[in-house]
Amino acid sequence: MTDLAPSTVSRIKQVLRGQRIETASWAYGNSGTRFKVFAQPGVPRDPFEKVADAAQVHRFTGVAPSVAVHIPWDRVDDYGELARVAKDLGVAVGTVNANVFQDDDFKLGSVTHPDARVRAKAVAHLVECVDVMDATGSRDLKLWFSDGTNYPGQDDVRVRQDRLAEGLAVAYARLGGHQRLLLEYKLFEPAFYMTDVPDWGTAFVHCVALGERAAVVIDTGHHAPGTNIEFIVAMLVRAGRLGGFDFNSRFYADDDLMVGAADPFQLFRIMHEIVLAGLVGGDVAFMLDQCHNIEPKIAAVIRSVMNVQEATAKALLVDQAALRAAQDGGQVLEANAVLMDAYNSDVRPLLRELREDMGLDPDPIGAYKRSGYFERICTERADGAQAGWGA
Ligand code: LRH
Ligand code: MN
Repeated sequence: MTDLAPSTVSRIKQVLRGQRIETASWAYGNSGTRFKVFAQPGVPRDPFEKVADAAQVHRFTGVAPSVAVHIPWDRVDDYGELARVAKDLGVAVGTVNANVFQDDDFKLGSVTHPDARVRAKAVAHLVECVDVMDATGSRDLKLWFSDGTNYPGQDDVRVRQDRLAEGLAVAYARLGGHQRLLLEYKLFEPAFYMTDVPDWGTAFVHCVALGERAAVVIDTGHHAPGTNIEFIVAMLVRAGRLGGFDFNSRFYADDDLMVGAADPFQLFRIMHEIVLAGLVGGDVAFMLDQCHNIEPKIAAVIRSVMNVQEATAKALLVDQAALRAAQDGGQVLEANAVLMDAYNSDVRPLLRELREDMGLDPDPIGAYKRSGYFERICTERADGAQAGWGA
């Protein structure tokens, strides 16, 4: 970055220092596919050990100070104690994810189920998650619904939307003044004909109907192949309804691979829209939602945080004035070149410098490996049931 003005380097470092990436408790547990869940040594056995692993990611990256939890996967007797233990370890309990996709009663839907008793059960769980937020001090309730149908005619599309709106309204009304409801959409799976919240438009319509503290979550693995996700980012930013991201990457479907691994250029284009809107350190929740089915989990989460940092640093390198001038001048190639120059820049030296400035080892994964933490947890956690999705 020798050719960058020192003021530019310090501006970029300042923004990167303020970046916050939330990791996912379930990424530290066992996960897999319908074919196999491969257990790994050292996997946490309870939410306290998951939080401890999340603290390692923050220890070595400096930008992952919170961990999202999933209920009931992270159910404990005292959520206040979980938050206190997390705090002592240097992280906070972040977004609370509801789970209305694993109970037998929810086969035909949860808040959209034809049976009012089942709908009430689902809504009660959403409200329970707000109770958890009150205990942990969390701001965001994140809702993803697996609700949908597998065959045309199985149920009425508009009637299900009415049921969904009703259930969401109860959860929204339960929120405290500083709390938000984040609605996540997904094109398909586990439903294979129609999903009740399949796209950003449907999520947006419901959020607008709910109120100011409802916003949309973009899971980067939840779109049809070829979807221009940064366009959706721009539209939701413009409407003031971009609540957050579930970052991961995919080659085919909801693969939940490390963010930036499958398509680093897409991640750059997404972060370019975020930088353009000045939202790197803003109210947007940058979360990881990944599954490390075959690779060492904590190291994979550290790598993922670094991938987001690299994409953000490249987006911060974009010469905004030159870009605007070329765009306004209709200079197609020049405008594209401004963006590609930034994308093709090696930002790793700058990020190493930033980590040293932050008193961190410039090589987070190397430092983690040298810490002996992995070997220690493999010994400490040799017995007992390993945490997982319980699917
Ligand atoms: C659904 C999803 C959702 C979570 C789950 C772990 O595919 O992305 O965000 O609740 O994964
Ligand atoms: Mn997700």
